Amino acid sequence: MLNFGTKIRKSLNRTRNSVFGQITDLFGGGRIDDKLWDDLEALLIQADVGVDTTTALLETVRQQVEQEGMTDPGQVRDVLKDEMTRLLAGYTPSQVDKDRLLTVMLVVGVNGSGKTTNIAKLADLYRRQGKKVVLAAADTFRAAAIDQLKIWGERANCPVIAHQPNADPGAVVFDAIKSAQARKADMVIIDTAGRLHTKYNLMKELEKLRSIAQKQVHAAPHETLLVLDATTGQNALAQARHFKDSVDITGVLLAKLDGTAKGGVVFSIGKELGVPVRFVGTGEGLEDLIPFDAQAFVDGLFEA
Ligand SMILES: Nc1nc2c(ncn2[C@@H]2O[C@H](COP(=O)(O)OP(=O)(O)O)[C@@H](O)[C@H]2O)c(=O)[nH]1
Ligand SMILES: [Mg+2]
Repeated sequence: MLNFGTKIRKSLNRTRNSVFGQITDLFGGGRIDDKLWDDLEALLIQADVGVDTTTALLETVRQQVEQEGMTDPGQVRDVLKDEMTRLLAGYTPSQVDKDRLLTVMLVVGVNGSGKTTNIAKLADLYRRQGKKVVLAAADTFRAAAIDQLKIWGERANCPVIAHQPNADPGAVVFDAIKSAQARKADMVIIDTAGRLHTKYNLMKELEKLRSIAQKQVHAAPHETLLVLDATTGQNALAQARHFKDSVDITGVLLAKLDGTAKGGVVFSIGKELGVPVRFVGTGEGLEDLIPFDAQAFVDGLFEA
């Protein structure tokens, strides 16, 4: 198996080969002048870093470069990399790794973002760490969604607690937690619907699932992961805002990083939502998920 650093680098191929390659070229020689700053700004925005995030980032970098009287563009690259890493690090670590009897993870996001697939990858990841995981098929809105989770549950070797299509998702969550407690499992990961008849319904339902979990397990859900499709770039950010307004998101799982040149969106997620990226999806297979690492991510963007 590839190590995380290699995997994250590989998943950034498209992002690096499109815009970040050009950013690297900017620092190859010449002088630090207005043209360099303008080109850098344009490229970062093109890389889906987002206008606000780019402006803030370059302000900090430029200030430091000028204060220290740097003259070599290579030094700008180093300051930029440090600032980008800082933007992505420094969040409270995930509460999932804390020692407790049962950890509950709620996974939310629009249809097609990659929830079900990445839940299986998470289950596999935790199982390989020696944890016993139970999956809850609380996306009862679409019959196919239940079957899909069952299939992935088999692949990941985890029991899936499911009811009939259109059953009450709250009852599924309740049973899944009960079942996990009976089996002395370490974790329950809950798959949820990406769409109901209205947005209002969906947000109310997610709130209800949270409160059911909370009544059964202290402080649950311990993590509410929002799955975002990286291929949608800045649209992913709009989706994220929409969810964050109504649900208490504690982390982001950025799926399909392998399929996009818009990997720069990671920076706006951190800066504009104040929510850390916890995982990135790097493919369609069970092992294609990596815990997010800011340093490895930024190195992966710039390395030739
Ligand atoms: N390339 C790639 N495809 C992914 C990744 N994660 C999910 N997918 C694909 O995205 C599609 C939608 O995923 P699914 O889990 O059904 O999304 P859901 O509707 O949110 O549950 C599927 O075809 C997945 O194989 C990823 O990290 N990389
Ligand atoms: Mg699904």
